[in-house]
Amino acid sequence: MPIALITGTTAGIGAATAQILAKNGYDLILNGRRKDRLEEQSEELKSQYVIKTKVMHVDVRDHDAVKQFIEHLSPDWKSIDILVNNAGLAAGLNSIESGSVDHWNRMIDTNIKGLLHVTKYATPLLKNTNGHIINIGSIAGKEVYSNGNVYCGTKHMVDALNKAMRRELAEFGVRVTSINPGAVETEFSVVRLDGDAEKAKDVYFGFENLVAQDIADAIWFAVSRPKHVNINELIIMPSAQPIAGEIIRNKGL
Ligand code: NDP
Ligand code: 8X3
Repeated sequence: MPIALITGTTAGIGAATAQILAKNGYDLILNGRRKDRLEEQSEELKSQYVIKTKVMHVDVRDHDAVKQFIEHLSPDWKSIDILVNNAGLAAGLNSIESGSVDHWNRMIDTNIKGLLHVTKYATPLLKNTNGHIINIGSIAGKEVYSNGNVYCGTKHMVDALNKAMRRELAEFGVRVTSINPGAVETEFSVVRLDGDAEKAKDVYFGFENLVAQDIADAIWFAVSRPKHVNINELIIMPSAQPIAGEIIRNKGL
């Protein structure tokens, strides 16, 4: 059975990706910080599909924990075919002068350093399988919007790392793809707005936002292409969001 390691599977895009890969016969390494959710998800997927799962209860910001976990995988779990670098977040929506240093550190440490930690230790395994790395970027890594400064910066870095990985890994038969969504309704805005679920609902008011399944479908499209085809990158937006930071509301879109 092929194996996929997906970071951030306890919610949103990562959870939908776990579902679609399980449905297509992948054994899964499931990651996140919320242990109860990981264990519940692991049991649920095993009851739905004939697959094996492994819980990676690791904060991707913790370099030593990521290294330990991946290096100590048993040989049967080391044959990783797909890495989905999905764990990430936005924290706050503020100008630079009013921004919180704690928010900045969380975004930089998770979106950039966390992705690097996992990729560093998973890459030797992916070289053995001629595997595939999917990096979840964002429209915020292609454009910028007011008060998105540091989040946009971290996703621009993901965009650059995606290109760097592709250059470094093509000769080893490892494909590298970035998927760059616009507004997807997940726990993303609740996290960004420090847990304010009511305010988060307003983000998705008056238009049809993307859902996690839309992005999981795109991931499956990329990974299911024949080996000679690499989808370098995809930008996927709600029809009502023509560019980053601008949404057409209340027009039936
Ligand atoms: P959610 O908040 O719904 O899910 C985020 C996931 O990441 C959770 O499973 C969370 O799990 C995990 N996670 C966060 N921090 C860490 C960490 N330090 N270590 C391990 N896991 C972590 O958001 P989305 O599904 O929307 O976001 C997924 C990715 O998609 C992110 O990279 C985001 O930037 C990107 N994206 C999202 C868009 C959107 O509009 N929703 C649009 C464009 C890109 P736990 O809390 O259990 O650790
Ligand atoms: C999240 C999408 O448009 O809120 O990465 O920046 S957006």
